[in-house]
This record gives sequence, C-alpha cells and structure tokens, in this order.
Amino acid sequence: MPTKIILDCDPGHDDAVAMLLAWGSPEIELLGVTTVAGNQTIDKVTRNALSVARVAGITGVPFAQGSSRPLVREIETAGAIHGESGLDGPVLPEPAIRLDPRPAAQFIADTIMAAAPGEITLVPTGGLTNIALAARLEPRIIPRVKEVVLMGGGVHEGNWSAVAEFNIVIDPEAAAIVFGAGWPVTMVGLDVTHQAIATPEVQAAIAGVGTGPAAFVGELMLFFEKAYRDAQGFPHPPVHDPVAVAYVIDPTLMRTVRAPIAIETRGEHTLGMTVTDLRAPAPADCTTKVAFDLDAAGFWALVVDALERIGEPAP
Ligand code: PIR
Ligand code: CA
Repeated sequence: MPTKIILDCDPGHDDAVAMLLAWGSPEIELLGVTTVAGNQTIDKVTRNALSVARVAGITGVPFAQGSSRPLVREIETAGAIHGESGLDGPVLPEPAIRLDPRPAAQFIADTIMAAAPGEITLVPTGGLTNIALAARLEPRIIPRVKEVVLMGGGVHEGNWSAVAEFNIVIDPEAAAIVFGAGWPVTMVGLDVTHQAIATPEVQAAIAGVGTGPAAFVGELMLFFEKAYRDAQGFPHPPVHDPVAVAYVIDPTLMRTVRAPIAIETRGEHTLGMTVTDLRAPAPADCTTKVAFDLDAAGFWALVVDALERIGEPAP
C-alpha cells in the first residue's frame, strides 16, 4: 500500500524536485499539493507549482493555495537562491489546471478528516504556516495524522543564520506549533540535506534519462548551482526538499534519533534554531525525531527512478 501524502511546498527548485519524486514514486500516493509563501511570494510559488505539474503531467491531484505570509512576522523570501520567479532557469509553461477553491489549511483539514485515522503523512517543504493554521482550524487532525515529515531545521547546521534554517526561521511561531503539537514529527534538516548534493555525476545521471521532465530538472539544477555557489559558497547545490519525500519512501536511507526539539522564538542570536536535546534516553513522551547520515547514492537512485517512471508526459 502506498503512503498517502500531502506535499506542502514553496517551489522553489528543490520543492519542484520533491514534487517530481512524489509523483513518480509508486510507494507514494499524492493526495494534494499545497503552497505557502517562502522562497517567493504566494502568487509566484503557486504558479510555479502549477507549472511543474504541467511539466510532469501531474493530473487528478488537487492543488490549493495557502498563506501569503507567516503567522506573526513579515514575509521574507529567498530570491538570491531561487531567483525573481522563485523557479528561475527553465521556461515555465502556462498552468493547465485550476486551483482548488479552498485555502490550503482548509484543504489539509478536510482531507485528513475525510481519511481514516493514521492514513495521511504531511510533508512540508516550506515554512510551516499552513500546517500550523490547519492544526488550529481543526485540532482533531492532530491525532489523525500518521506523521509529519518536514524539511527544515538542523542540529549542527544553519543556512539563514549561523544556527537557523530558512523554513523554520521565516515562521518560527508556526514551527513551534507544529513541533509541539504532539503528532509524530520527523525533522529532515540540514544535517542530512547538505549531503544530498547534485554533483556533476548526479546531474549527468539525470540528463541521461533523456526526457522533458529530466531536462527541466537539469535546467533547475544549473541555475541552483550558480546561485548556491555565489550566495553560499557551495561548489554544487544541496537539493533539500526531496530528501523528506525520500524518507517517506524509504526511511532506511537515513538514521533517525528520537529527541525533544524546541523552536527558539525569542533568541537574540538564535531565532529559529531547532534546539535538539540529544541526551539519552529520550523522554517517554517525546514525539519528535531528527534525521542524520544520508545514503546519498540511494537517495539519487530514487530521484532518477522517479524521472524514468514519469517518462515523457503528453503535452
Ligand atoms: C534553500 C531554501 C531557502 C534558502 C536557501 N539558501 C536554500 C529553501 C528550500 O526550498 C528548502 O525547502 C529550504 N528552504 C532549505 O533551507
Ligand atoms: Ca522549500
């Protein structure tokens, strides 16, 4: 039985790859895609999500637009990394599908309440605004969600400050709600995603698939590589978001440790830090886990397989 997921994202080069991995993997049933302001403004990331759906031939999956800003703070985008559009590099085709009329939080709440308890895994790859709003809108979803597997945070690494990761620090109040809700949370953070590097060998394997969607990913990686080199000093870019999807497909691709995780919402130098208590043993009531040590070859094999399965969608 495939795992049913809702992907909540802000595409975003790596979010686009996460969408493709979810759509092209038989272990996953994509119940919906929701968007949240983050890498770019909400109208841009929503348009990007619909363009990616067109590229990959994603049909029969509802797309719902979410929050245009964090719960409390002003919006902060990542144009330096993802460009003016949020998905700079390839030509973005006109969207071919219409949005679900519901706001993302409503869509998430409705979908979870309509499913059996324990059926749905939430996979957020952007700020946690929509997920926090859904939990407040319909608290009965909290015990019904199988797991929240999110890309965000990190124990030993930061990328938006010395100690904070972008998805957490842009909406730390939402992150505090999500990490503290009591549902199982797996944090797929920078400790693992900085090991998911699109090396020249990886980029060659993707190009070797030889399809339109694979070429699209290649063009995304080209832009992402230059941006990551200029802005963050990485020779080749880490592709964060599909690692969370890969954990849902095959949790043995990384090592996870149960540990309490607190979100810093008031620190002078540490805002958005995911303060992870690795002292053993974890308390019995601990509902959070953190991932380390990625099997990068196994991860990229999943991405290439998904592109092979997507093939050449009808235009
Ligand atoms: C990536 C992101 C934001 C900033 C940088 N420097 C790099 C986006 C990605 O889409 C990913 O979800 C997460 N936020 C990584 O921090
Ligand atoms: Ca993202």
